[in-house]
Amino acid sequence: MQQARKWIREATSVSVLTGAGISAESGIPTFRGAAGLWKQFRAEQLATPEAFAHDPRLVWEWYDWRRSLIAGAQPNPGHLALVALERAKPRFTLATQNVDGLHERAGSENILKLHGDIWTLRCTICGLERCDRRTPLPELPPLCECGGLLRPGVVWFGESLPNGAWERAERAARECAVFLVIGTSAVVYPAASLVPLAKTSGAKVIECNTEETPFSADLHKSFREPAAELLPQLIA
Ligand code: BJW
Ligand code: ZN
Repeated sequence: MQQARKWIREATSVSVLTGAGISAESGIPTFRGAAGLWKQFRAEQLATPEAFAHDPRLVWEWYDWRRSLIAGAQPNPGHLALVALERAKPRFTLATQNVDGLHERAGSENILKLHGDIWTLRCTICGLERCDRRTPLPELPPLCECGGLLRPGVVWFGESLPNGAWERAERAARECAVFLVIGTSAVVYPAASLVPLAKTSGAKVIECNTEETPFSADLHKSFREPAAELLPQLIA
């Protein structure tokens, strides 16, 4: 812990990758693991463009339910520790796979949303995007003014990540002195590839996860603790 704190304290450039685990203690379910969403629901029936084309209402019911859970949740000390870290560092980038918006609500500013945002709705016909925080939504599936079907503004399996955000995340992983990997199973690509990229580019890579991940053994430090408990200590 002392060594990891020193690396963080001395770094002028820090990049972070977060996943569902950082929001677990805010009461938002993760995807994988014993209590994960994919134990209860099938990813291919809900988080693919094919699933949406087949049954948009079913997919929307699932997103509408998740939006209601997220609306009732609050950022936790893990999110807040990253806000403090951003304020303390001249160069700081936070890439998140989360669509819940809790980093923003905590006060983080420089956020790269690799998998989109659950509060954004995007028209499948005219491409118009808008933020809609109503929960529940008044009609499912929601429709655009042009008559087109609106979809959640998130990245499903088989879809590309938002171009600008992905390029900036890669650059941040390549150029940082310390890379923090927090609450992600690190099995979904290309986001997971940021971890070895940061390491081979020379960063000290520090992981915070309640379970081991495919990268844990290769990192400079891997902590088995909940993010909301570890991050405030690590970053204090
Ligand atoms: C705690 C904790 C606490 C718990 N404190 N820790 C074969 C090989 C390589 C790649 C592929 C492949 N076959 C297909 C692919 C590509 C595919 C992919 O990676 N699949 C793998 C699963 C095999 N990737 C894609 O399709 C991506 N696009 C792409 O590659 O484009 C190029 C392309 C185009 C065309 C064809 C092919 C390729 C897009 C991926 C999009 C992922 N989308 C989702 C849904 C987003 C919207 C939504 O939220 O509904 O993103 S899936 C889901 O997984 C979500 C998450 O962001 C993502 C990652 O999950 P995350 O965040 O890591 O959560 P968990 O639950 O997995 O882990 C939580 C962790 O926290 C655990 O480790 C716990 O231990 C820990 N934890 N409590 C700290 N308190
Ligand atoms: Zn439209």
